[in-house]
Amino acid sequence: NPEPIPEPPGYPLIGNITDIDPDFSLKSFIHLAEKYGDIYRVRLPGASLVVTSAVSLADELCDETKFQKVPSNVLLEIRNAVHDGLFTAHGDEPNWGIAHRVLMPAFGPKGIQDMFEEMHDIASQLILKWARQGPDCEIHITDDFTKLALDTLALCSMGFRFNNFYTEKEHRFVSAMGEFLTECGRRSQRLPLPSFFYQKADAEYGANIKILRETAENVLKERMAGHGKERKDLLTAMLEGRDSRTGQKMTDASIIDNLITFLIAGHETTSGTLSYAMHELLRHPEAYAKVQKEVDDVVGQGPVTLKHMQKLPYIEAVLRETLRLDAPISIVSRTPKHDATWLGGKYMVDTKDTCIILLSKSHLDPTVFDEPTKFKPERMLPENFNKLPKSAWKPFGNGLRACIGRPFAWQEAVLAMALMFQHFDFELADPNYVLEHKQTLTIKPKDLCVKAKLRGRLT
Ligand code: MNH
Repeated sequence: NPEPIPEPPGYPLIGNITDIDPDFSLKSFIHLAEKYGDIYRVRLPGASLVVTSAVSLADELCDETKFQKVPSNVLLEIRNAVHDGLFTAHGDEPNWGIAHRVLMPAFGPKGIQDMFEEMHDIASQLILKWARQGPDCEIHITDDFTKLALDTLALCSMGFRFNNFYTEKEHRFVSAMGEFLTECGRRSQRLPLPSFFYQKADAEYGANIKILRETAENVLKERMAGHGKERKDLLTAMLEGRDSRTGQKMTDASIIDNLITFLIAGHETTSGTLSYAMHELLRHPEAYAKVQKEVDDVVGQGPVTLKHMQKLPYIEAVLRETLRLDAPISIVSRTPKHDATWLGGKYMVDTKDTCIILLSKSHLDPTVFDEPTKFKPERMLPENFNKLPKSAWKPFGNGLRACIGRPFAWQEAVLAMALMFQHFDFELADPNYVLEHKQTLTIKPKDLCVKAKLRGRLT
């Protein structure tokens, strides 16, 4: 007989809603884990969440024969704009399979290496901007990393330049996406009032979705008219590729869904990773010095090239350790495929339960990591990283539904780190800064500002 899963006391109808901070639910989940342990249930109107915090439980939820991705609350809202695109598709939607098989080669090593020059183009804009702003300028670093990520994605996926580093006002696509994502967050926590109360918000929401889709559609039409057809980017891959299983091509609607999806899934995550990495290094002078030494030894003063990307293991370890401690997507949800599925040996979950891997906790599992809360990049050097239990480090999700953009993000992040530490000495703008997190679709540091002092000439 199964034992009941521990749960905080709740109220009729609203369940445990008062236990969850609507602006920072992650913190509430962590807090409840500290109180109720490695597995607990919270009930919300229309949902039952089973929250797990141990690597052994993550291991079970990562078994794709038993559990599958079911897009939960915010992802369901994002579906209003991008439907069954890769990020928001249900487990069994055919367009997911077609897009996945068409795009996997484009996200493979060769495809990503071909993007190096364009990634370098955008990263150099960031370096040039900081150099020109001078050593006293307070850089709101997360904003600049978001510009970097958005410009890189748009250029490498579809040959489109937002020019975020050169324009005072964001491109309308960028502001539409920002507003759309914020509203998705709000909608997922809406009280069930008559639609009249949300008329204005809904109208703006619809208008923003229209801007997102029209922009992507125009890019698609241009490409179909032959402009930029020599480009080897993700758009070309989607237009020309055929599904190896069914022989089908992607529909125009599915291409648009996925173009927008790359930008949504890829910008805050990459920006958050770089922001947290910078914060960790500014708090850990020894690790900082090792990063700088690695760049100086491997790259020196000359240009950073594609060949260097394989030769910066310490930087990669810093990024991995950052993603362990501060995963921008810190919750991965799965649902049992069948009712009465055992979990943790003595509990039972069913298809109505959303089972969560709380990475903020499972990444600190003391049975796997010694001194789990300490930032120690050494434990993520290849020889150690490759020995980790298989579900111990999951910042990119799991299995078939893991992040398809991981090699893209990795090359972009390693390149940005190399360029930044080659060119600048960094310090916190406010030495007394205390890390706080801001939660939207992802989590990012709040108001992290640095100063960047040029080390030598600009190369
Ligand atoms: Mn990404 C899925 C994290 C960068 C495109 N991404 C996921 C998931 C995580 C994740 C976690 C799984 C979510 C789930 O199980 O519900 N992603 C990251 C992180 C970074 C990142 C931490 C940067 C660091 N992602 C990117 C980039 C792109 C991208 C860059 C685009 C180029 N991610 C995706 C897509 C999916 C995804 C698309 C959905 C894949 C699928 O389900 O088939």
